[in-house]
Amino acid sequence: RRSDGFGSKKVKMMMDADSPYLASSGKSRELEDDNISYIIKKKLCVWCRQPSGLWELGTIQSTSGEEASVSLSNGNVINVARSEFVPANPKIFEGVDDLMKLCYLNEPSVLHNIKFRHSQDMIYTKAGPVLIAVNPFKDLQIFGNDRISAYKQKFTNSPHVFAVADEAFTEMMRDEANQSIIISGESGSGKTETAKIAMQYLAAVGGSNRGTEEKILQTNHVLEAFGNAKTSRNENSSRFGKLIEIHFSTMGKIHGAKVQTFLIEKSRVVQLASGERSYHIFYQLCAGSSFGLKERLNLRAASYYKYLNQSECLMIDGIDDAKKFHQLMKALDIVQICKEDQELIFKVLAAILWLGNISFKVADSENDIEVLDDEAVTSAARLMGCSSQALKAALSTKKIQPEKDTNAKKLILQQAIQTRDEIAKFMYENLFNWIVDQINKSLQVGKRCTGKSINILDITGFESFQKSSFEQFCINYANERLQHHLNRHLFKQEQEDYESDGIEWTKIYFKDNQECLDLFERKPHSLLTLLDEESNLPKASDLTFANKLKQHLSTNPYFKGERGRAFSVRHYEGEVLYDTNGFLEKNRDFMPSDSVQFLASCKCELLPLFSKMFDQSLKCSNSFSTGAVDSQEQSVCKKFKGQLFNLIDQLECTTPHFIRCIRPNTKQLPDIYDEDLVLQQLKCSGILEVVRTSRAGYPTRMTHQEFSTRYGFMLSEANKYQDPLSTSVAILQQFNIPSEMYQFGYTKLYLRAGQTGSLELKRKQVLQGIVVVQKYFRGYQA
Ligand code: AD9
Ligand code: MG
Repeated sequence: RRSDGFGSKKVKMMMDADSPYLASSGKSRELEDDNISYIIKKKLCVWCRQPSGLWELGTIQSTSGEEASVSLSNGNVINVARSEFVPANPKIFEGVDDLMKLCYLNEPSVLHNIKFRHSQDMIYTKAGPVLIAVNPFKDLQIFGNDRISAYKQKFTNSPHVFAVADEAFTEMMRDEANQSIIISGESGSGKTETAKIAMQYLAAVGGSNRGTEEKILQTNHVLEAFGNAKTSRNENSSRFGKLIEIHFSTMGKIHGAKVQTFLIEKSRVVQLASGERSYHIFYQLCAGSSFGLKERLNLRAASYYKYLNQSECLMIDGIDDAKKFHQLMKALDIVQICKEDQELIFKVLAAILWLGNISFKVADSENDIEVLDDEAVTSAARLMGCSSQALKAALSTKKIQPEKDTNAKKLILQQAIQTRDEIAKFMYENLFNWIVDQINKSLQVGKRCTGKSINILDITGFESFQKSSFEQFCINYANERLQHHLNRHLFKQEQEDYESDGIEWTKIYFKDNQECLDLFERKPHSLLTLLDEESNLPKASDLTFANKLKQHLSTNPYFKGERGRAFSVRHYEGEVLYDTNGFLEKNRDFMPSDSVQFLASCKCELLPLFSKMFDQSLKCSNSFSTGAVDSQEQSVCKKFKGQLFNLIDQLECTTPHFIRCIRPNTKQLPDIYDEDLVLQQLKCSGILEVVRTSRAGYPTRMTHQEFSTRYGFMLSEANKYQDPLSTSVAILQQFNIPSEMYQFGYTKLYLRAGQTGSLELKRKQVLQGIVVVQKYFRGYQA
């Protein structure tokens, strides 16, 4: 395609010199064998795989045939098969801050490096383009203002969330392009804390004294109070996903922000697993509200409410809910939710708690129930702004024709309980969304802002319980989608780019999760389509749904039918057993229209607003309903899939920065490092392959035009050319970039890591020189 011959230029890759363990190509295998022979000959240190699967360090004593005798560090001498040991890195590599720097890149060496750093409280390690963050479960003094300024002034670039945030900021300013910081990791690994640390840095760098940055930071308090809860995995688990866009002016000052949230887990409001809690806000309100507020809400202790006491877990060790409530009140003030609105929020919360205490009496026959006329009914009705009579009717009857206020049918006990819980969940979900709307109004990006944004993504992490439910199904599906996005950027796209641009490249194998995603999404028969299909059939049950899955998906290697209503999915993070109990009902997310009408008639201002929000969302959605009276909202999984696709589309338009959080132990305690647990997370996330790809690859790439425009002005007169390609060659030559550090593709120039650093420095110096000269001349003219 090119006449100058550059397109076909073959540059020997550094790969083989760099590490014999890089790629799974035949060439590297030979090198690997060579290297093992070398290691045996020199009697060097090796990692030996133990029968337990763990690795132990030892030194080769002697070899015979396919076996080696290895002296372990504990003094034992064992015989190990050649396939069961790999070379250990020389001591000088102990604790390197980037896995790319390791001499031997193998599983035990990576594990050991991260373990060593963890023991020294160095929780961050680079894995090529990804920052690994190991949750310390203790406060480290590495997040202060002194650290922020060190990164801001580029005195350090040791691995840190600040370094990632700084890189995103710098690239946003340099390339005038939107950026994203994508944080992944399983539940309890530290994503939310990491997101806050990144926000703290951006607030400090882009602060403009207009208070917007403080508002942005305070949104975390509000969102966590209403959207986080104690689970068995994490005492502050986010039960919703969030994307925070921070908008900057062209001068790099924060102009505003926007919060997008995904799928708040509303079942938690009415139902709790043993040892878990509902949303923090309920306990905070009960513990911390003033005497006056308590009186107005007729509020009792948390232990009084069924929605809270059912799991026998009301407190979190070391957490003072009352203190948290006072912090929340301050945060609500800062995000400009006025006192009147705050009072309304608390009213809705108290109403939900009292709703949960409402009970029913079965009269003479099962079909005839009555709502117990007690304090719960009167309190809930008063807080909601309706008569006790109206509330009782809403909970115990169903109108046959809701538009005409006529005949009503009595509900049976189970339906009445369900209606009560549906109303409570509806109120909470809408309250959460309404608060997010208020926050967004207060953080609004000015219309005249023409700058760019940095997006920070923190979704609920992968979860697997003994029997996982619909909530885990959605959460794990979202994590699967996100992992696909990561794979696309870190492997697939990268390798495809090299190939299509004519770059010499040895393909690296990576664990693609496309097939598991297909199991969820691929029509006509996927987990999601079958769930929607079954949710639409009036006679279907969770069992018929499970059977349908088994009927259509049993041949899929990522699916396994289990006994009864259960099935398993092989996720990238591991196999998860799902119990379909409740799937259809949760997916239909049915809110009877007479309940909506009832809330519309209440006097507590937020409730009619919620009904309106609901009606509007109904109008917007492409409902698959038949237009029946109780029109069905778009199913939860369909809506969620739509949100995820939009999210990925939005992320695709940004330059991504990846942080992978690791949970070092399940006890949520400091200084405990469970090797198995860490290894499993490293394997799932494909960290080793990421490092391999990056080490063999060219992370910086620019079109010839971009490269020549950015650096061409620094060329001496004699070296100036008209066409971008020749200009690019001249730049590389003039600034002595070694030829093994780059390759020319058909459209782009590919550079190895760290090569633009020296060019950027030079560019800065030249530009500063130009400014000085201009100032001198301006002074001279004056
Ligand atoms: V979930 O998917 O929302 O259930 P996350 O978000 O991954 O989960 P989170 O950030 O909430 O985990 O971290 C869990 C706990 O680990 C926190 O409550 C802290 O106690 C602890 N943690 C996490 N990161 C840090 C840190 N950088 N420094 C100190 C930390 N403690
Ligand atoms: Mg979280």
